[in-house]
Amino acid sequence: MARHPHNLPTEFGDARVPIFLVNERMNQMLLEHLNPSAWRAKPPGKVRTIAAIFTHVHNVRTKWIRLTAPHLKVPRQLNRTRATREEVSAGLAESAARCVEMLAEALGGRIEMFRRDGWARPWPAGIEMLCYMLAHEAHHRGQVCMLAHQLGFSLTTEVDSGLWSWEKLWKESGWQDGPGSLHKFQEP
Ligand code: NI
Repeated sequence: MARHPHNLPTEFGDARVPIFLVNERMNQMLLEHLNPSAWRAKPPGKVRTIAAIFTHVHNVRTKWIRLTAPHLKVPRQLNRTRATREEVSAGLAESAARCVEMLAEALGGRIEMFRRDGWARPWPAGIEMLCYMLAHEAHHRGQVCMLAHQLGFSLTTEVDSGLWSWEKLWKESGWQDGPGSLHKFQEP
């Protein structure tokens, strides 16, 4: 039986929200370590460039916010063929902060429904919303890693292992004690 977030203790509901910041730290780490030549390199076949994939991740966030939390300031969309890596990095940082605000309202019971797309059936806002958002971004990080490799710009093992160094990622995102310490979150 589904439990509505209204039934969860408030402090627990809110503590899950900053997990999205760990996810964002992974995006930024990938961006930082990507070979600059890989940004616009044309992959074989009808495949999006790495620039287009990262731009898409940002633009999809702006859609979630526009449809689910229109009262928040919706970040502006970025152009997939023109945006620089620096612009996308800044855009992602802004849209991540806004997603965290949206998630705080959704998991705190102040937003009723998650509208992920204009055509999609809305869901009651709950933990599924956070999982959906994380799954979307992890999927595209996987694409970026594979594309970089195929284009001859393989990421270093530092990044490969960095994406799985959860203790470090969590510390960089505001938790002194790493995973398992959600209740001790502090603003980084
Ligand atoms: Ni996508």
